[in-house]
Amino acid sequence: MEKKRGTKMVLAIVNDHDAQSLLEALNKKGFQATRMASTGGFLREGNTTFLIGTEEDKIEDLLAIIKEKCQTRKKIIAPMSPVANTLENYYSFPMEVQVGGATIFIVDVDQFIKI
Ligand code: 2BA
Repeated sequence: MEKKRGTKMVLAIVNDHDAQSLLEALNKKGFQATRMASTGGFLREGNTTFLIGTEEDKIEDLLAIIKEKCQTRKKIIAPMSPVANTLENYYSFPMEVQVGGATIFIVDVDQFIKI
């Protein structure tokens, strides 16, 4: 079955450290993007959410740019940190979580209107 072509909205949540270089790369490749300051629900730290409206046939290029610019890293959460205190179980030892990379949602756009 042939895949339907259409407009997509890509929501990409990325680490603040990668946001600027990602934005520059998107602009250079002709993608229109909105950058929003956001906060991760788990780490309670700032991250950046990009809204990128594009066509389905450009999604692959877009994902390649995000992958290139958003590297994963490890972060250690100290036992007495505010994050550790929000966890259900008490951790008496440092906990390692993976940060960076990108969390991406791709949704179909019903209508795209500029007035
Ligand atoms: P945070 O919620 O601050 O999560 C940061 C990182 O902490 C996560 O990276 C994950 O590696 C880890 N983590 C999250 N919840 C955890 C838990 N209950 N136990 C242990 N480790 C946990 P990512 O998964 O790459 O997510 C990065 C950011 O993307 C998240 O920041 C959140 O702002 C967003 N995000 C991830 N999944 C989402 C979803 N399903 N819906 C909405 N936003 C999401």
